[in-house]
Amino acid sequence: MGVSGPRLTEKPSCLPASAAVVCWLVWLRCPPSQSWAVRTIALTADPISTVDTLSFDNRLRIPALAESTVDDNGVRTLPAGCRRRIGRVPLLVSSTPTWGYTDGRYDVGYLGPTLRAARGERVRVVVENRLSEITTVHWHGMHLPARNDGGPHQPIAPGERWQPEWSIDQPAATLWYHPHPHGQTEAQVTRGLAGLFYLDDGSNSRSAAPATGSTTFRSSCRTVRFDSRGRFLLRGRAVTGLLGDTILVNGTYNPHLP
Ligand SMILES: [Cu+2]
Repeated sequence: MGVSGPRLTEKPSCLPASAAVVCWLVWLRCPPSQSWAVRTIALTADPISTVDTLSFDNRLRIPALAESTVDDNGVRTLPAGCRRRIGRVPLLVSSTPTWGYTDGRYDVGYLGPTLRAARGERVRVVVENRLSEITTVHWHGMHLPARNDGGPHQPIAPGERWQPEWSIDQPAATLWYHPHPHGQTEAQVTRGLAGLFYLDDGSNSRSAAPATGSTTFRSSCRTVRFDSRGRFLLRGRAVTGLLGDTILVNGTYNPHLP
């Protein structure tokens, strides 16, 4: 299936969601003699374009907001269990084995619910690793102490629980959370471990929460590649991470707005 998209000319950043952190790590390892230009050429050597190839047949999936509770001390608790999909999620062909985060209610087995908190709040996220391998959960773009960052230095073993807690002290933003285990970040994100994390402050309104029926939609875009059986290819063809040939928006191929 030859799907393509706009020529990607960005330097390694967060744009290819499944490659974001991987891009950054590779960047740090690049020898000083290798220029920005060389790496940019490598990233765009095989451009993709969706122009005139899609019919927008599928209704865009919108991830639900995670349910949260606020205790007597004002701490907002958000769940973000990560699990391997027992069944299979239809993405492009018949089915694709996937991983996802769940709050116990939103459990589609791919990506995860949207977490939401406000500036000034103290939050605790309950992360349960129900995978069969080590993972971490990193809060991309969040201002927080290193002990809560969820980088490779904070592995969560299978069956273990990790409960970072911190105070939100930054402007309103759309962030995302994803695994960051050493050597497995790209593969775990590709399988589906990623979700949005909204931060509110006085400049935006929770009542304007993007949802079906409004004019704004929670969405994240990524490129992936499938093998002939519909399974994700877990390693990329770009030097900076996975650059796929199929674009998914919230896990929806060929999407239209609800
Ligand atoms: Cu990140």
